[in-house]
Amino acid sequence: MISIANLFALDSEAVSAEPYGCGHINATYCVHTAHKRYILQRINHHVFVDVPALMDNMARVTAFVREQVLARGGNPDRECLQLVPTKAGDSYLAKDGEFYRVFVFIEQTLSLQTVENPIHFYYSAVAFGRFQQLLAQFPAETLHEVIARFHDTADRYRLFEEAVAADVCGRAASVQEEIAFVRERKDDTAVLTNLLKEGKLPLRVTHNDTKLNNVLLDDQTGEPMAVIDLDTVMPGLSVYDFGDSIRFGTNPAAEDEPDLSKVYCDLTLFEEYTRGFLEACGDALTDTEKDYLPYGAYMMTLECGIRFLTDYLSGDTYFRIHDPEQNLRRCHTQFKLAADIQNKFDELNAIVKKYR
Ligand code: ADP
Ligand code: GN1
Ligand code: MG
Repeated sequence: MISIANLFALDSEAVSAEPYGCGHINATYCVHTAHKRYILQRINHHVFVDVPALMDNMARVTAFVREQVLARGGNPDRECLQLVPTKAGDSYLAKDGEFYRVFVFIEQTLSLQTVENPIHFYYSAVAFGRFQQLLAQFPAETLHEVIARFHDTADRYRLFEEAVAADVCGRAASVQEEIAFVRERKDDTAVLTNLLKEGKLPLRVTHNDTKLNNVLLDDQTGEPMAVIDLDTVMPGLSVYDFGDSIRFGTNPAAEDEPDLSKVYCDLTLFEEYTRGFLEACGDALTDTEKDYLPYGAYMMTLECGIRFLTDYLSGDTYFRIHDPEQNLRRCHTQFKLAADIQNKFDELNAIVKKYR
């Protein structure tokens, strides 16, 4: 990785590179030179099959966000992800069938795996809401759809049934309860995409992977700095971005927590996120979008659980795992959380009503 890093236009020679972060998709390394740190990533080209298209999105979105931050008097070095070109001047490196890119390391920031202090969650909501605002004038139709039907939950359901039928690992018999949980909710999976088709929810430029660890917070004040992990920035629904944050951040337990009694949607955290998100992008959202925020949280959680279960049935080919049962544990937490969100719809709607 050190020799790969040295093919990029760093400030000086790279001297070390070690694995970094907790992403499930790309392989991330922290690279040191004598004076600076960088993030080096090997892009997962099984997930992102068209890397040139992905990097074209990334280069244009980061340049656009940078201009917007400058225009608003912000500090682009802390508030924007910044690509470092290769020595040949390209935004990424293709070498021996793999693809790499480098970012400037944004120092003095936190990337949290769970909410340690509710204010951090509020600030992450402000970051993602602000991100929507910064990209409001970006020509959405010029973005490549890097993963087709990424949050089309009905399509995820179809892929799930295919994986159950194929049962390539012989695991289906042992997950009958989980399969039944999904099947009971089949009709729900088309609700949001139908609203889009009917023109009741607008298509927007969205981040599509608004996990808490995809925003960097100032390590002193907790205030939002950069939104990162821009691989999945594509046209999408605002309720997906809201929902995915709720899925990841309101659950006090880890995504693969084995003790399901620790997994639930914390209402205080839901309120903090709703407050931040509506403050940051409230006026830009339609009434129907606001109505469906809790449903978006339910759907992103159900969808994520379906994806983990599908991957478990398919032999763990998509999400990085550290042990053979990890995708199943991840599925269990998501189903527990999805059911909890469903049970709490009245309370969640009341919170949205308070801040809308
Ligand atoms: P993945 O798609 O695999 O989740 P990310 O792009 O989210 O990869 O990067 C993984 C982790 O690396 C992040 O959660 C964050 O902790 C860290 N990271 C990524 N980019 C930067 C950056 N520019 N500065 C500091 N930390 C970063
Ligand atoms: C993946 O890249 P990362 O780890 O931030 C996944 C998301 C899932 C998430 C579940 C491109 O996100 O869609 O919600 O894992 N990213 C992709 O933790 O599939
Ligand atoms: Mg990430």
